[in-house]
Amino acid sequence: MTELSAITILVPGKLHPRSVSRIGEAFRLVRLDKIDPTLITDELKQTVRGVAASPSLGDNSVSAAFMQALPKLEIVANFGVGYDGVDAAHAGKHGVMVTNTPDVLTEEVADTAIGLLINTVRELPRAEAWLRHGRWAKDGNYPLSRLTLRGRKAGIFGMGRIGLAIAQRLEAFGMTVAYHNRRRVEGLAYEYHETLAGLAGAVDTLISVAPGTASTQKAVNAAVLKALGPNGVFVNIGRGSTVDQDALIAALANGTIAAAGLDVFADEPNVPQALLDLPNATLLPHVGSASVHTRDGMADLVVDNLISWFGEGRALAPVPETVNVKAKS
Ligand code: NAP
Ligand code: 8YV
Repeated sequence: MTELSAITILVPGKLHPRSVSRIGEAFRLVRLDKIDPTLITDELKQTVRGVAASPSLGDNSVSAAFMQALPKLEIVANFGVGYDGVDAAHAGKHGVMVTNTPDVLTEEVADTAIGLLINTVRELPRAEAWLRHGRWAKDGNYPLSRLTLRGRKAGIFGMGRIGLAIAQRLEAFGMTVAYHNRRRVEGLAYEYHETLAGLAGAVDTLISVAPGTASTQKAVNAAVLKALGPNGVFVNIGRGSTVDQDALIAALANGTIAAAGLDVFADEPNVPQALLDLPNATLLPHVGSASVHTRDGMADLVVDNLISWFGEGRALAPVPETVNVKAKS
């Protein structure tokens, strides 16, 4: 097996500094300004065997074209559990391993989801702004929140690792939990719904933590929001692509649902003015996993995947599309 220090790992665009520094210590590190196939030189074509990246969608994705431009590529180590920024189907078909960062962020993201839910229902960011703007002293108490968590029934769209951690927290709050996945989770006692619209109709609090894929694209649409109803609260901690954002803005504006808490958006970091203007929308800049502790854990797992792949011939966290890809001996 080749010494790790002789293996070239390309880091295109920004990546967590801890990943960059550990890759530099273990491998031969090369950097590119951005994830752009036109920037790949002949030297990179001949040498790059691994890519570590924190991609997003469109021009900043690890696309089929980017991977094709690197004929010696064996592995793409993605920073994040969601890997919608990597064309994993293409990778799987062409013998390239893709890894992600599951588990190390599960509890942090579930905590954020609960914080976002409470902020949305009890209007805590608006209450704090009331105090900070001197209105408590000038105008008196902040108005009572229209909504409460008491008596609510939650529906989770995407009952996976993070969905389950959210469900366990909701139970501790005295809330009933139901869910929708494509498949029922074996041995899980929560009420299962075969369709998302069916779930939305059965609950008043819908929490999306589904991945961004072709099958979840705009799944939370006008019909789902209508089914959620006028007392309904929608929280999205998964991916912006799973929601028809225009339909959501309309539903919040015309009272089809009561409120929404969003950590993710259709075209990050751009958030439409119409959403910013809505008093019943609570908005966060994609901070689900954003603590030093958890981002360090993700950064380490990116590098540990590379070390295990090139050192032991196996990835620690292969994504399902590439689970059968074998390391070159
Ligand atoms: P996971 O364990 O793979 O769970 C995903 C769940 O979604 C699975 O239970 C899956 O069940 C379900 N699902 C997938 N496609 C579906 C579809 N078309 N219809 C219905 N259900 C579907 O993943 P995780 O670790 O919990 O992470 C979930 C997602 O959270 C990530 O992919 C990422 O996009 C997002 N995330 C966001 C943040 C943030 O900062 N806001 C942080 C971390 C993760 P079936 O396969 O049975 O359908
Ligand atoms: C990160 C995430 O913010 O893991 C994910 O899927 O959405 C977040 O933890 C993101 O991946 C880093 O850019």
